[in-house]
Amino acid sequence: MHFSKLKTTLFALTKLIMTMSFLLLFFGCEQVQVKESANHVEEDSHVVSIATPISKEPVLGFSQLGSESEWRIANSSSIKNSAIESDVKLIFQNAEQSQEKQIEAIREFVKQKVDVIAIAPVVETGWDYILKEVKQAGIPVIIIDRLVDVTDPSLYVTHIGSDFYEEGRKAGKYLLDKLPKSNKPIGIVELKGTEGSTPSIARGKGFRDVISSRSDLQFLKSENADFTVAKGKEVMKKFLKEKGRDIRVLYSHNDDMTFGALEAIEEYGLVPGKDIVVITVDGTRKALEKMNEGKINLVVECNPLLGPNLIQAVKEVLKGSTLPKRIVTPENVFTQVTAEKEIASRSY
Ligand code: GZL
Repeated sequence: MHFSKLKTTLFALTKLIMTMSFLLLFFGCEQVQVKESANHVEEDSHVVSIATPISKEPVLGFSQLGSESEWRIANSSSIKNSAIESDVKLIFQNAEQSQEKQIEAIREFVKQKVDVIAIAPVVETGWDYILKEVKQAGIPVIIIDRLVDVTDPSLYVTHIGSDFYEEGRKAGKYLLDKLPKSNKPIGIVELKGTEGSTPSIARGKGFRDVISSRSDLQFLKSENADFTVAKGKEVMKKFLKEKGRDIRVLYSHNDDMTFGALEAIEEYGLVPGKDIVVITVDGTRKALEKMNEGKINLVVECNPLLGPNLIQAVKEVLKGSTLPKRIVTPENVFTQVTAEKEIASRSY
């Protein structure tokens, strides 16, 4: 009897040990599987801890208005390079100067749940609705370069860009100094930027507010030429056809329109910088080179290198810092005296 009881007990014990070792083996193996499948691990013999997933880099959705000018190309490069140099992932959308495409791009950013949205708005109006959608999605918005005209300023965190009104005032002050008061009218023609854009509106107003004190300074023609070389040439040709030698001053809202206008003036048989005083805004290297050739009299700088400020603002916003509503970029003016030494240092 004893022996058979012993045998039964031994058998049960063996079964128990086998079950235990199977269980031990199974769970031990699982841990090994967990080890292998883990993203990353710090392990010791008793415990396997899986490292936290790689921290997600912030994603910035940027709606760029276009690639219409040298200034815009430099602006886009500055923003792309600053994103590359930081840990911000940039989704860049070029709207080719279409507000509709900008709105589509912004809607797409919301779907992609980006962390921050930046917009260089082609014109000032028409943004309330889409910015309310973005606000409802809880995504902060930074306005860069031009401004939006919205009923609720809380729809964006901050505006980083130039003081376009001051740029216009600088152009006007130069003209007051350059041309002494005359008892005959001094005819001015103006090539304006994209209709309804902040630089076009503000550069026009700043210039007019300064020269309004001189009754001899009179606008002969003023027309939008969309910040492009081709349109600038086309409109200047039309001005020359209609007003010819009555034109004594060209005030152009950007360098690209000026380059087109210079061609039109020379083809007409006049000497830009002498027969016609030429004032331009932006400050590209090419404009300084033309000024050095005597074809442009004043270049008002508009700084396109907004990338570092934008990326810094993105980081501050994500840290929960409070940003000023307005961040203005520093700018100069260049005359024929200063042009040559400036050319070498121009990065665009
Ligand atoms: C100004 C910018 C303007 C430039 C043009 O900040 O929006 O648009 O003056 C550019 O060259 O096309």
